[in-house]
Amino acid sequence: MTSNNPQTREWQALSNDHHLAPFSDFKQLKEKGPRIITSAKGVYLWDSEGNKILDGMAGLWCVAIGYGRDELADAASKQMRELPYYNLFFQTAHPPVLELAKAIADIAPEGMNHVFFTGSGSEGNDTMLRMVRHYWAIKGQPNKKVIISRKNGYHGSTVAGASLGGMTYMHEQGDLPIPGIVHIAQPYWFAEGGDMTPEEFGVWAANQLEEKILEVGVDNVGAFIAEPIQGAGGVIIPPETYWPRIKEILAKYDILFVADEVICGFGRTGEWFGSDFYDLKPDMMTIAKGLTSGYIPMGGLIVRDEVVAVLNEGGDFNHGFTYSGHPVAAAVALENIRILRDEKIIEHVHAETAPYLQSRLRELNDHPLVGEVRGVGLLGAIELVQDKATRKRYEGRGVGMICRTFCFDNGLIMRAVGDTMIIAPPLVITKAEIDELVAKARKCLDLTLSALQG
Ligand code: PXG
Repeated sequence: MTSNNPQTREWQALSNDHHLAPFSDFKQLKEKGPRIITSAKGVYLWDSEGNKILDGMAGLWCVAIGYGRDELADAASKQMRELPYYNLFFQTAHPPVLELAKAIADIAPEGMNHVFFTGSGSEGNDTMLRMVRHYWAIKGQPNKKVIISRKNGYHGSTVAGASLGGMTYMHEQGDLPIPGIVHIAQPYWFAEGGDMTPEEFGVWAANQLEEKILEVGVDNVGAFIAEPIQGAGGVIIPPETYWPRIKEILAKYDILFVADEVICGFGRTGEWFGSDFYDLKPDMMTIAKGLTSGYIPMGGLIVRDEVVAVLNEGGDFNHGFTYSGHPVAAAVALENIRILRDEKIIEHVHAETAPYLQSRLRELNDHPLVGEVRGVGLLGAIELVQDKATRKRYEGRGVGMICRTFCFDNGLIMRAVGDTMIIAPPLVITKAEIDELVAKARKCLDLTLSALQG
């Protein structure tokens, strides 16, 4: 991106000279220069060129209550003045973390009343892995170490998080996954369902869990982890038969079930948690992102009472972070949850904006490039294909990236995962803003199709 604005060029030079950006090709970023985002309000971002952009991704799936809420800034400022930091080690605690744990217990599924706080979703999943193994060791079954996860699931970028995740391009760097983590097929009918109906494929994909449990041996399996709806993998909505069959399998074998709620949690599906949406009754839930609407880093692990009862008998859990339950993050999270609750934002998503977004998005099904539109709540995916009937892709053309660039240049952030366009706007998006999002998406699909034909 070459800019005529000297301020933009100055910031881009700082990026080139000093910054290593996450999930980026460092060399390519130097050549192009990053887009500099300078401010935001509601569902809109502004960049250093003065462009106004509709943020169809809520930052990175996190800005639930939208940008620019002074109440969160005020909560942080007040807490920073009163008690900016203290740790939770050595038999100490502070009011914000305790009040937050209670507020989360109040909204979590029944029987999930305890929270271990971390600084991020990845740390939440690292905590999960250690806690699951500790739990089984206390129960006298230390061999139950293996965690079953899914291909193309995303569980973070730490060594354990990336290992739990099923992203092969992450495993390729740094000798992952670590031992004791195995992956099964994902319930991604559009890409992998072949000739099966979605319902048949859902049962087949769920049965992979049982096959893996039997292959590894139930005495060696500690837990199964899954996102209720895979986010970073491409907003993969499992066929209707998937979760019911998984639940049957989980009921049959003595293993823990962990729902990674980092994306689905805090209202994304129109319920507080994806586990509520699918009635999953997990033993643990990883949280982050929407917990603070991304205003400040915080994650955690919500744990079922029966699991806590066992942990209570196990002595020290030798695990924790300097910033576990950070008071400023806790104060911000509390205010964020208060806003979600008092303003009935999730109820509004459920009753109004989710049905509206889902029906408006499906209008794009008539577009020649679109093979499928799917979504739940305020999550949506648009599959880009060469042939609708056979679900055949434009091989090797980078269609998703072409579309993403058109979106950026036309004032819309819509992400590409391969050739799947995905959206997850802030939960406060209005119907008029949804109209704008869908109109811009259609325009960018047209531009992408012309580019492919040109
Ligand atoms: N679990 C899930 C389901 C996530 O989506 C994490 C864990 C890790 O959280 P932290 O806070 O450690 O990043 C995530 C994070 C993408 C993308 O490309 C998604 C995430 C992170 C980075 C990129 O969509 N999700």
